[in-house]
This record gives sequence, structure tokens and C-alpha cells, in this order.
Amino acid sequence: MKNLYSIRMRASVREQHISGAERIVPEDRLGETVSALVARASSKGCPPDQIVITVDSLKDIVPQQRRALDVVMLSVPDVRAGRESASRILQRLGVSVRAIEIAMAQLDRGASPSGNNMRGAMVLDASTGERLERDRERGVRASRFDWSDEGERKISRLLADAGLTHFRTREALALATKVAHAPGMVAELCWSDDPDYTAGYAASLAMGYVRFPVLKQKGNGRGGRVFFVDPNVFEMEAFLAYLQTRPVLITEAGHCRQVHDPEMFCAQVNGRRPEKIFT
Ligand code: WAQ
Ligand code: MG
Repeated sequence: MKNLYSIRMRASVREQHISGAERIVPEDRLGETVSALVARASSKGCPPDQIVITVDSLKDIVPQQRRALDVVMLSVPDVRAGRESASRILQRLGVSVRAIEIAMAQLDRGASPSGNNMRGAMVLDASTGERLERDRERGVRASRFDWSDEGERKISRLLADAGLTHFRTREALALATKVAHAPGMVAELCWSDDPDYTAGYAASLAMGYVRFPVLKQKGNGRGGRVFFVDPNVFEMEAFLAYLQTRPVLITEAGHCRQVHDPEMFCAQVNGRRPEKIFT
């Protein structure tokens, strides 16, 4: 295997996070990948004040290989229906109504103490909704994950067949796959902070990547991620060590299906006992 590098990009305007990305590439693709990330950071409408690119050799750490979560596309007509379905799914996974309400309210208001979007994710106790991350401005960032070339080819074809061609979907699916395997993880909830991008998802090992075309109104620039964790087994050090340092390559696509009736999907979910439920 060639020498592999982790590349992280984050860009800001007036200390506000505007763009970020994670890649794992061999040495001979460092240059082109860094250029592509700079181009991406600069394409956000306003020129960034700062672009930080960090390149770390993975040395002899062999990436874990994972198959992507299955993708379930739920048709929902509006934000309200989307959030209701997302909430039902999270509840089935063992997240309390209180934790879900706190999470959604925080994402709506801007989850950092200053009321802005965070650079990383909130970490919430899935039972009480208590926020566990130490730095609420930054949150917790998952790093060191990417598609393998073969994995990327497969998932791009599969998602394109389903009408999903935006790079965001592919990137979010890779992130959600790594995150779903974190020790103590129950489920993730996400919607974009991009004002024009209304889609979001609820992801978990037990149910896959459940995608909603609308989880917020168009024009709303607030968004982010919430990692709900099981308080009975959660341990911050192990969680961070996995998310920040364990390299993961997604080498296989999962299944991808469209579900037109969210009620039916929720009913099926109700009939299936998730493996990781806790009390
Ligand atoms: N680790 C943890 N949190 C992150 C990370 C990361 N590596 N990257 C971004 N976030 C958080 C951060 O708070 C961002 O403000 C927020 O997530 C949103 O990031 O079509 O576009 O890059 O199926 O805007 C989801 C739907 C899109 C995709 C998500 O995220 C689809 C999206 P964005
Ligand atoms: Mg964004």
C-alpha cells in the first residue's frame, strides 16, 4: 500500500466557519487534492479570511475498511413532516423526545454559545439531552475518513441512479458511516448550514442513512450535527480517539432505496427491534 495522508480543510470568514472537508489520499495525489480543497473553500460566495489545511501522514496505521450505511430516501412534503419523521426514527433508536427537542432547538438557534453554527458536532446524552462536548464553540469533528476510489465509483453510480448527484450527499454518507461505528454512538442527526441546501438525515448502524429532502426552510443558514450517545457505555476519550484519529475508508456501497410513505417506514421500524436500544 502507498503512503497515505489525511488532509483536513477548514475555512472561515471573520472567525466564522464557512467550509470544511476531510480526505485520505496517497502521497502522489496530495497536490491536486489540496488545490481542489482551496478551490472549494474559495467558492462560497465570500472570499475566506483564513483557510487551514492540515496534512498528516497516517504512517503505518492501516485504515479500517467499511461498507457504507444503506441509504433510505424518505419523501416528505415539508419541514414539519420531515422533522416529525426524523423524530420518530430517533425515538425508535432509543433517543428520548427531550433530547431530540433540545437538539433541534439548538440547531435552529445556532448551537455555539455565540448563536452561530459550530465547526463540529454537538454530543448529546441520548437520554437526558445534556450536552457533553467540552468546547461548545468548536464541537467534536470527525476526521480521517474518505471513500476509496472503488467505493466512490460505486456509490456515485448508485446515488446518481436515485437522482442524488450532489457531492454533499456522498461526503455526508461517508461521515455518517464512520460516525455510526463510534463506540457509544446511538444515532446522528444532521442538516446542512448552507442556506440553499435543505436536506438532512438521521443515521445509525441499526437503520442506515435515512435522508430527508427537507429538514429546514430554504434560506435558513443555521445547521449542524448532533451525535446522540448512550450514557450507559459512553466514554469521551475512546469516542474522540476513534472519531479523530482512527482512519476509515469506505470501500463498499450499501443499498439505496426510495420510500414514498414515511408512515409505512416508521411502522416497519416500530415492528423491528433495534439491536442497540437501551433504557
Ligand atoms: N465532524 C463533525 N461535525 C461536522 C463535520 C465533521 N467532520 N463537518 C461538518 N460538521 C458540522 C458543522 O457543524 C457544520 O456546520 C455542519 O455539520 C454542516 O456541515 O444530500 O452539507 O458540510 O444527503 O454544511 C446533509 C445532507 C448535508 C446531505 C450536510 O453539511 C444529503 C452538510 P455541512
Ligand atoms: Mg456547510
